[in-house]
Formats: sequence, structure tokens, C-alpha cells
Amino acid sequence: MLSRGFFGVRRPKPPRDIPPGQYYETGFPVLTYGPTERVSTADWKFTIDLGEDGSKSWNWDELLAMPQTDIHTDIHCVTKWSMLDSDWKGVDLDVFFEQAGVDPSEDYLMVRSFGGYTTNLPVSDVRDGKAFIVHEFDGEPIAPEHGGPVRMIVPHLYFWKSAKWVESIRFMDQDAPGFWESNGYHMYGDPWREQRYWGD
Ligand SMILES: Nc1nc2c(c(=O)[nH]1)N[C@H]1C(S)=C(S)[C@@H](COP(=O)(O)O)O[C@H]1N2
Ligand SMILES: [Mo]
Repeated sequence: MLSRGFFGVRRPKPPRDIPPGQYYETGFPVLTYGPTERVSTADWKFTIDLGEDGSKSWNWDELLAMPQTDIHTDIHCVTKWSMLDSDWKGVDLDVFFEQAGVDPSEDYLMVRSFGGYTTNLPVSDVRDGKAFIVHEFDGEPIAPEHGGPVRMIVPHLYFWKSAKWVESIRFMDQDAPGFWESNGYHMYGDPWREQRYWGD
């Protein structure tokens, strides 16, 4: 006997090309390792570690006072779903760098979340409008399950690079793995090159 599932789930056809091995997902799945963090806007704070120069932080009110950007983008998760045409609102990482007066000489950074999740990125992948600290999804506050009140999005890389409940950034001279990168996921994670796992 073959179960119905054997023949696969019927998936809608995506309106345009999506990266290899991905399927078009019309919902927004939740993927968290461990529990949902409950961070209030009153407790939320985002910090850039400036090494010997100390650090610079922004609270919720300061985040909302920064220049806001509407982001319309596709999201690709390594578990193979792609969400197309998602809408976010938040602040470009470049603005944080500007306000912190930082032009890092290091090539990499580690993003940390409330709760301890980490993920590594090249600095060049969060500059020039490629990464955002966001507080709205689809015109609404981001739900806690999706990383609200504030998460990061780096839409051009697999979605594990987009830290929920984002807390801080620190720069690194050399690349080093974050949580999933220590557990088999690719150090960079380009969905168009299918960089899912070590060795891809
Ligand atoms: N803090 C934190 N951020 C995280 C994760 C996590 O477990 N904790 N999971 C990552 C993974 S693997 C994915 S696919 C996306 C999922 O985001 P979503 O639950 O909003 O779909 O968040 C990423 N950011
Ligand atoms: Mo993921």
C-alpha cells in the first residue's frame, strides 16, 4: 500500500524562477531551534560591539526614529520553502553603521539573538542595502514566533542567516561558524548556488 503522501504534496507553480531545489510556499512557516523568545519592546535593544571603542546601542524608540525602509523581497529557507513577495519594514544596516561611526576593518561579523542563537556573515553582505533590522511584516508588528519585536533579514542568503530576536553584532577578523554553521550548514549559504550544507 502506498500512502497518499508517497506521491508528494501538490505545490502551486511559482510566478517566476526560484532557486534550485526550492518549492513555492504561500504561507509563512515558523522555524526555530528551541523555544520562542519573548522579548518586549521595552527590553529590546540592539548593540554593535565596537571592540576597543566600546559599543553603540539603540532601543525600540530610537529604532522607530531612524529612517525607515519598506522591503519587498523573496525569502528562501534551507528546508526548501521559498516565500515570494514578502513585505517588511525596518532600518537598513548601513544606517546603524553610519550612526555608530563604524567602518569595520574586519571582513566578518557574528549576529547574536536574545536566547543565544548566532549566525556569521561577511560584512560586505550586510552593507549597501543588503540587510535590514525589521519590526513589521505585512504591515503588522512581527509575531514573536517570527522573531518579533525585531529581527534581522538578509534576504539574498538562506533564511537561517536572518536572526530572529536580534540582539547584537560583533566584528571578526576571520570567519567563524554560528549555531547552524557549526552543525552542518554552509558557512555562506547562497540559495542560487544551493549552498545548503558543508561541502556544497
Ligand atoms: N534566534 C533565532 N533566529 C533564527 C532561528 C532560530 O532558531 N533562532 N532559525 C533560523 C532559521 S533556520 C530560519 S529558516 C528562520 C525562520 O524564520 P521564521 O520562523 O520567521 O520562518 O529564522 C532563522 N533565525
Ligand atoms: Mo531554516
